[in-house]
Amino acid sequence: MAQLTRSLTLLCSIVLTLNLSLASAFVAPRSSCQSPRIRKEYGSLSTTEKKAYISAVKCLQSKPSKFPAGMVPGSKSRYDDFAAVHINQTTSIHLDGIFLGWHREFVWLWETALIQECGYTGAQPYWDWPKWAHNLSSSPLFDGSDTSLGGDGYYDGSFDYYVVGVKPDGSLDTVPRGTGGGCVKSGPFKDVMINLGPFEFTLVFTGLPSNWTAYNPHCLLRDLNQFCSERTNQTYVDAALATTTIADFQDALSSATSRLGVHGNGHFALGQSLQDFFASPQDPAFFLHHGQIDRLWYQWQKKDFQARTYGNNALNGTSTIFDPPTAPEVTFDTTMNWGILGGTKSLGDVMSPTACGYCYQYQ
Ligand SMILES: [Cu+2]
Repeated sequence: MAQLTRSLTLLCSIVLTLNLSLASAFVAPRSSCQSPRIRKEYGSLSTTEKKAYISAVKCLQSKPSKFPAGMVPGSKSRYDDFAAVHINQTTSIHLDGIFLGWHREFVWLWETALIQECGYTGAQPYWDWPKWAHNLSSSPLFDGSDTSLGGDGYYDGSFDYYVVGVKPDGSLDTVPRGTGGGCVKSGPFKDVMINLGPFEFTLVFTGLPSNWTAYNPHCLLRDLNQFCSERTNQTYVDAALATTTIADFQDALSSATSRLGVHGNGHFALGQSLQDFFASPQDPAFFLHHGQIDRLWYQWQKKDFQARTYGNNALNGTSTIFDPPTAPEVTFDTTMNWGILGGTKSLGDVMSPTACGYCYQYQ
């Protein structure tokens, strides 16, 4: 029994402390989720629902930061707090074994802040990329209307392409630029200033500069990019969902060897602010993009739920970017934190949307 109790502790530390009867269950923690938050595709929301989401986001932009005074001078609001935490942990939480779990909790904390701090009564909507992959600017998310998250940026002709990696022959791997490149020119986030960064991707190799917390107000940039958007279409999504190992699923989402993956191409489909590997949560589309990532993870898990959620096909990688061979493999015991946004959780705590304090579903 001691061994059984220990396993359960690893898998769902929070629930175990609340519900000792769990000791009679094994592996999958009992769900106490009765009324899940229903996360919907953004285009399916009514006008009223879209406006409610947008005003809740603006509400977080108007609430003061919770960082102790002087700790992160560039974090002026609760909205900025999410970006600051993400920036600080970027080289632990991407391209590795905690990427999916860390971002699941990150989106949950964001959704919870909208609800608890801004009176939002909906759930976190998601961006279903394939619906508009062939024509991103017609998406209700990015058409620039007053129910969108803002449209394209003003045209900036000072560059031609983005570097996305290095090819095996040593030459730069690039993608073409999009149709904007400047400040968002229409919609509810037209005049929003973002306060942290920008950061070069190469900082993943050298570490953040000590002044990463600096206040540097600049506009939200967009560069709607049809080339990258096409790489998030249904064919790519289906290919990701058809993978049979967690390693291959992770690779289809994000790996450099799959040309950014659907996750990376979603970031590059919107332009510079969402492309910023460190500061991307400053584009409000971030949380809808990662809602979709989380939705796909859950869809993939449900194809073989036990093995892919609590079994031997659930985890792969380390807690360090690029999974260097010297870093230890993650386990359900591996702990993560979200700085001032939340507490500490283990990977076992974040494996299911209906366990260990989570209660949401995707429609
Ligand atoms: Cu991230």
